[in-house]
Amino acid sequence: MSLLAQTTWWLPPDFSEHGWQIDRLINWLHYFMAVLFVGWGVFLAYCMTRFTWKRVSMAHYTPVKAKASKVIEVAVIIFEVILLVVFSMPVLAKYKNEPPTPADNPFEVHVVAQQFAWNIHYPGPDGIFGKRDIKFVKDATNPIGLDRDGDPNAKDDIVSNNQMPLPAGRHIIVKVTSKDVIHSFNIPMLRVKQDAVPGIEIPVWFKVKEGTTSDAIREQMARTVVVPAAGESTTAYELWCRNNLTFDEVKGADGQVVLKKGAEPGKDHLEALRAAGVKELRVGPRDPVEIHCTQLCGLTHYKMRGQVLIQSQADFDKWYEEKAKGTGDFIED
Ligand SMILES: [Cu+2]
Repeated sequence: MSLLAQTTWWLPPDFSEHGWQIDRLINWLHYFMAVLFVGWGVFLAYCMTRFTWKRVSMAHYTPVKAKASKVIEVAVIIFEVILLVVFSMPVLAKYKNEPPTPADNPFEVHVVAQQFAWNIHYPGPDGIFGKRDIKFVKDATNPIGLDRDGDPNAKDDIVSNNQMPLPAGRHIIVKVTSKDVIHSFNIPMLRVKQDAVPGIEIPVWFKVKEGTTSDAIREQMARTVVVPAAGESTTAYELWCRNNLTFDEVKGADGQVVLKKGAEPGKDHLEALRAAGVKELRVGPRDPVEIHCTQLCGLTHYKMRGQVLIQSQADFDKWYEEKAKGTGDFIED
């Protein structure tokens, strides 16, 4: 299936190595449910016309003895067992019982969910997670209660708010927990979903497909936006440009840059774009890979979103070192 088809009405595109197995199960379930839906619909229509009060005035109280219905029921059970045993259980077992080994060189990160944000905890360059304790929690400065003063391992730890940079091409282990209520850590594009439960740390692991970075995904999801002429409605232009970044640099007649590469085009750029004779812009989503909370966890649950930034190992290392230097600083949302 092409990416376009996936992004328009079917599942979001999948950039994980294991995701195709989940998609296969979801697809089979949908085909199967479609058959059942049509079958039951036809049966219902048949009953409504065949057993009207005019044609059948009395109800029968003896069970129906029809061979066809028995055969169909058994077939449905067999198919459901196949879905469960052949497609579902092996995937679940593999991803619950076979974590990446040290030889796979996994990258581990902790996620502490709260109403209504994702706190991402990195161990820092020493690779050891500092201790967390509820007594150190301060919402504004220390949302996960990291023991910065008491535990030397915590000194270089990095805590990020809703931003989750990850190195591409590595096995990733995420240990998920929650500070308050039950949340659900979901990255649809990486087919990752795990409940975040207070008091327990639940691991989940995945690997982003080889060669996939957020930049590459943005490029794949690019679309062309028409620049409206003067007097035309700008609604569509504004909608499509919101939270999108442009791939091209636009220069005016005097050689001045009117729209930077990687900037979000907006209403303010319109006049300059028109003057530069630009009819169309290629844009892609600013944060194509998002974290969603998929457990209704309170009033502003809908706002509980994070951004996964998949970077090359080199870019990630640069970010990591930079952030580790500023111990105690949090990345702004
Ligand atoms: Cu939530």
